[in-house]
Amino acid sequence: MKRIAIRALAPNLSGFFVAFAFCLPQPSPVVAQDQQVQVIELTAKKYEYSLSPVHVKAGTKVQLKITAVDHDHGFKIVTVADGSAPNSKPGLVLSSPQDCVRLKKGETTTIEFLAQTRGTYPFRCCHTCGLAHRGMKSLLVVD
Ligand SMILES: [Cu+2]
Repeated sequence: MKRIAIRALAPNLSGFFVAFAFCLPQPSPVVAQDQQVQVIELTAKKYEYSLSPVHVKAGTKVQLKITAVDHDHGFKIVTVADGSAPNSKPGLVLSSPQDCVRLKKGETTTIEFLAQTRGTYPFRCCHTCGLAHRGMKSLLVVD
């Protein structure tokens, strides 16, 4: 008789603990850490990025590993999707936000962000690298 009583109680108890865990305050970055990380490797050289566009999945954390092969370059991305309403929230959340990420020649630089909102995000070189520097652009598409 006793065993049956315990068995009947066990599911209720686990339900209680699950409910309790959901009630605990969760700092928002934890959500991102639990998600899968998409690693994408590309190169930067005069005057192009090797991928154009770069496709990533919405809701994932992304690591862009960019190797500058021939010269110092830069990486600057628009964090609000193309065509968004004015004052829209950024659809890309960079782990360490900075205006222009320097890509040093011969080195691989990792840029990490959360791809929150579907859309197209232009990025470009932000370190003067030569005559056609201004045309060194690509797109990130969050599908
Ligand atoms: Cu450049």
